[in-house]
Amino acid sequence: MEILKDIEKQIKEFNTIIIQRHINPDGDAYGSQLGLKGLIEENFKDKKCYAIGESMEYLNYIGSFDKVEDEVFKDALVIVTDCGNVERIDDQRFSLAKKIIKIDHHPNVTPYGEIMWVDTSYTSASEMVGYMAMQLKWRIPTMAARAIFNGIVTDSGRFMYRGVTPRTFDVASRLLSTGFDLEEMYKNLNTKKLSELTFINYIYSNFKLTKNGLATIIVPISEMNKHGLSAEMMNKYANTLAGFKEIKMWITFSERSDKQYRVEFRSSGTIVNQLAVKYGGGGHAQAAGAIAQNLKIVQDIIEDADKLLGE
Ligand SMILES: [Mn+2]
Repeated sequence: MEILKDIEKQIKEFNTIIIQRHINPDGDAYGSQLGLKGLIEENFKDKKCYAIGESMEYLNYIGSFDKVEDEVFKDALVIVTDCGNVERIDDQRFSLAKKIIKIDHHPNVTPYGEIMWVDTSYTSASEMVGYMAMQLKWRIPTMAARAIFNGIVTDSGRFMYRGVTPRTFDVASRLLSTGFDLEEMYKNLNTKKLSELTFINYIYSNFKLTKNGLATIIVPISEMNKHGLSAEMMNKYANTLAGFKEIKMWITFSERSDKQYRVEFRSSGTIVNQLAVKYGGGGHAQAAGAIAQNLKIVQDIIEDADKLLGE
């Protein structure tokens, strides 16, 4: 693929490469970013490569991030993975860089960067990074493989979503051949804290269901504080109401410290991203997000969603 050669050419041309991704990182953000860093360090040993952004405690088993001074950006190549829009890039200093490359699997709503490799046919940005390594015949270090594999697993719903293709397994197979400990990775991924149990209990006890099959839960900030959670961590719970025959769409509203609500749309078939776009957000067909400014807008969203299911 020509675009992969272009990306490799840029990596060769720069001495400093900074890799970034979206705010409130998830497994795919971690995997695509830290995986790419490991790949560049292994295959281009003369480069200085940094991965920056805030970290999430529950993802620390994947790896950690670097601190970078402002002046490092001016001669650097920045590669942003897994981030559809500019406002959500973690660390807005990306704009100081000499050149920017976007690698992403979300719909290309806000194009940015001199080179864009955007393709929604991949389960994850991690799958893209793994595929790139295979196509360019890069050596794949074990820890990079583990990070990328973890990113594919989390964004594909453990290889369950329709977006999973034979290519996904080709990439996964190549990654696994590096010999990382799959069971150790899954153990880290699946270990929960008891505080999560009490929170899940809260969701099960308090959600509302309409006759059209819309389930909603509005979580006040006081409730999240009680469980040591923040709205930013709620994507982890967005599928708590999945898998019930009577529930066709489920929306989680979680109050943020600025009194706005983070909205997570999920469905078992209904297209939800248009709804998210209507409220200033976006995402995938059956998994999307937005921000609601207040409870009135929360109610508007609930009405719209219920109407959509009734059609
Ligand atoms: Mn992703």
